[in-house]
Amino acid sequence: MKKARYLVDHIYTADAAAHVFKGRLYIYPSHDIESGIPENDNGDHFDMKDYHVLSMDSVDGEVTDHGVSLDIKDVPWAGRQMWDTDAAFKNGKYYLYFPAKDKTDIFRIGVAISDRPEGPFVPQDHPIIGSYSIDPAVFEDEDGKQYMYFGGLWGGQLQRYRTNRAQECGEEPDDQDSALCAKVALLNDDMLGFSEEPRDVLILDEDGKPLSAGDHERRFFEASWMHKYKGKYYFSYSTGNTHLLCYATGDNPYGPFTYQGVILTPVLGWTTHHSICEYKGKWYLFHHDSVPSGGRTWLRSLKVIELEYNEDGSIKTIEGTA
Ligand code: FUB
Repeated sequence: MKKARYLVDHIYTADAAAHVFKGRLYIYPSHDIESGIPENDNGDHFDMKDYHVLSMDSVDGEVTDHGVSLDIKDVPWAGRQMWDTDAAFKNGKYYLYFPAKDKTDIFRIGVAISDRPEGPFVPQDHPIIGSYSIDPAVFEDEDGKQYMYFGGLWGGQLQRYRTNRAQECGEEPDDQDSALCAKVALLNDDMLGFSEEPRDVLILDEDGKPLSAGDHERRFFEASWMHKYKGKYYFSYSTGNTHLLCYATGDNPYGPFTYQGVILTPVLGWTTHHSICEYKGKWYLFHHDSVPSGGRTWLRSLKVIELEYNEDGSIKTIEGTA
């Protein structure tokens, strides 16, 4: 069995978003810290305050930590908790997308800009209009259009919204009802906002029915990622409380997507989160676990392992212990 490689051990890192910029592999992780906040279902113990960017020119090679690329104290609208980030490139600029709670403790998604992939990034003075919840993932299609996927349940606050509007008392649907969906929106040409109302990323079962809210082994929880392989769109995500990374495929960036299976079985730790990236002709799964911190769920460490496909385009399941 192939073994995953831990990327760095001088800081705790999680939620890797991997991209190839200028021929080099850049990783945009969360930067986990020990802030002493007790563990709870709201995720308050994930109390991150800045981002670092990592880069490497081979998955086995030396990893460069470019230092702090964005600090919460420089984001005028942010209150606390800088969670999973992602980055994109357009017209000579690099864009860092990040969720943080605003001063009223509501998650919003912000954007910061740099001339360089490693930053430092200069934040806009307000979050993206119409943004909410967590875990932005930006996908550039072959026609140059860029889409943001986002959303996360429980501490990620997605259950507080229906049709993009906050609810008086937002809760998850009953088990037999359709599951809540991740969201997707086409980005504006300036990359600073949504050019449309976010739409549902619908995941269907083998009979063409939407997954139900009670289907905890398959329904979307958080950690959206999109990649394209042999012309098909692969939407991958975490099932949260059942700790699986799963995927569903479709024929366009909006879906609907049909559930296909498990990419990664549970890792040590509560969260599981990933990105999938092609580099130098091979595909890789970047993810994290809490092994190096002795199982402390809020102190996670990034790993990378090769991702393989079967002839029919299905992904070979990887063991979380690899
Ligand atoms: O890192 C904080 C949160 O944990 C992320 O936003 C989630 O996806 C989970 O990995």
